[in-house]
Amino acid sequence: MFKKVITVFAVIMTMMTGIICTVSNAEEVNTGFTVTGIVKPEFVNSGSTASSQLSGFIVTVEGLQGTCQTDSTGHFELNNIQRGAGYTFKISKPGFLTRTISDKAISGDTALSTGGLPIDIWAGDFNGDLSINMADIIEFAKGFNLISSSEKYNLVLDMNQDGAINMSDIMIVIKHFSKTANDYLQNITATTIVKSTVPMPTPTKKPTPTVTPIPTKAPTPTVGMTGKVTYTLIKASSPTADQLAAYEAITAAMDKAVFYYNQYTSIVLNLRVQYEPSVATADANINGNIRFGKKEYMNHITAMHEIAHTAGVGTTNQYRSLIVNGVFTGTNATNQLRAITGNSQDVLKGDSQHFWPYGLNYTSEVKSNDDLINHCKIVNAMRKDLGF
Ligand SMILES: [Ca+2]
Ligand SMILES: [Ca+2]
Repeated sequence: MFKKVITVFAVIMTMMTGIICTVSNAEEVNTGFTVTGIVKPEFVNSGSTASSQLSGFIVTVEGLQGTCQTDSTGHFELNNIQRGAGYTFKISKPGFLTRTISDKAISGDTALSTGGLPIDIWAGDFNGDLSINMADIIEFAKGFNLISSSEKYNLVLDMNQDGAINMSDIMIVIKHFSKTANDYLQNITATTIVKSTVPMPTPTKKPTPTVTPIPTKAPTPTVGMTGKVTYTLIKASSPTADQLAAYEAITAAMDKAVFYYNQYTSIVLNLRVQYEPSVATADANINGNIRFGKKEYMNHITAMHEIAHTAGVGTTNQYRSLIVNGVFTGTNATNQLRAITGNSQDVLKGDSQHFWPYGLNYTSEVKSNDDLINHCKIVNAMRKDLGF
């Protein structure tokens, strides 16, 4: 029965022309405008792979909760954007150079682009450091000549999504070699959609009550949660070139990892992060310390795995007591997994330190952003099982 409901829901979602995402700031709800756009890398053709190339770009608005993803046509729609100037929109996807569109005034429903003139975004920033350079080519080389049936095949590197990582993909990447995020055309033409020029009522602020107010239920955001994971990277006072490079890679990894945790969990953590070359891979402690050793582990997937350890996964007695015969038996996490897979028999496998699926124990586990989001959902549910 449950599975049937899921299927019907999936069909309805497929019929919709776009993913509708509500972005909200806490005080003013459902009074704002809609901002739409089409994201399309220039190398996307009309073939069968176009839909996976166009979907999955994450659109966020600086200062607002919630994210939106492009659908299979590259279309996104953000709702509940208040009238205002100086909005900054960010568009990102693993393997692409994040594009920032800043200083946009919103005074009505707005199209940031149209199908005729979509927002271009460049491929090739595999390490997410906002530039396309040799470091990315080195990342790319790790997957070169692999095909989709091989275990180490990384979909992010397969730019034309034809199931093989080869010269045709590198040709796409080198097109914008040596570009940084600042090289994008800064002034994008936004169109205020005429049908909505009827002025929306300006929301009035409630007067501050003089007596203690009865707490009202906070609006539930459609997307986004109340996670607040912060971190401090501990740095040497006179860093070497090696340390500087590590700090840069760790910062990119942690920023992205924290972004997912804050969007898709309600976990609050203050972390201390270190570069420690003597650490073979990366490690973490329930006291909030994370250490990165080798460069290849300075990525957001490993960072998310380590954050899970600081949240109690594999680092608490409560966690270990819930592992019974190789299965994590917590009710919340089990139900969350079944909600993801649609299979009411699924269980989370685990040992004293790790769990799977969605434990992000290997970077190769991640085939799409959904795997990162599902990791967050499971860890969030596990925290409830652990009694946090
Ligand atoms: Ca890069
Ligand atoms: Ca390819």
